[in-house]
Amino acid sequence: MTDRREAGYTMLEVTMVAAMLMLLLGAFYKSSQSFTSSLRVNERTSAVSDRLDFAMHVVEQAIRPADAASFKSVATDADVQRSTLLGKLLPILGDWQKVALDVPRTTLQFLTATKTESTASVPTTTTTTRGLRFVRDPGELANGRDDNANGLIDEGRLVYDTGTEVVTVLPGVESFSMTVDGRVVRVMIRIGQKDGGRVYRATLNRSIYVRNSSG
Ligand SMILES: [Ca+2]
Ligand SMILES: [Ca+2]
Repeated sequence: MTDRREAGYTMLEVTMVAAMLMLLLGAFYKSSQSFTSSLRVNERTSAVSDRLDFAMHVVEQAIRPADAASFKSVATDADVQRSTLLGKLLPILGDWQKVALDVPRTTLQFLTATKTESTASVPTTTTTTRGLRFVRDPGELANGRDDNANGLIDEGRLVYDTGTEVVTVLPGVESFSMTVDGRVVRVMIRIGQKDGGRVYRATLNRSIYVRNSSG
């Protein structure tokens, strides 16, 4: 009789311990899921920041050797309106014109002087016209909305014309501007990347000092 009671009591204990174990396992599973999820978010956020850092580095390398007196940007509606107000000669829409200071631009063209060694080992200077511009993706308009339903807003790509080829530096750019202020160009880039139903975003601002200024 004692043996049966002990055996029953043991079964009850086993059931209770099993139930507690299930609860503990459930809690552990939930917390490990949450940990994995936050780890994934950190990884994605870090990957987006790395892409942005790399693109900003390319932009810096492109702009730093530019001649500050050579900065031009594509004339926009705002330029035409500003020239009208100031009684200046009206720029032609879409044409490259001398950049107005302190006005954020999505296009910038500049001359870069590069020294190269000739066959006689005498350095010669070559001047190259280079440019950076933002090209909005097809199906997107600058209206603060996601027109092509890919999670990103008003997005496009950052394009670099090296003088010999045109390359895409960064896709998924939601906002991009370059503001010339004397020998400083202030660059702002914001990107987004959709991954697993979530959009990861990062923004970077940098002031780039132009070395070769003749202005
Ligand atoms: Ca979009
Ligand atoms: Ca849009």
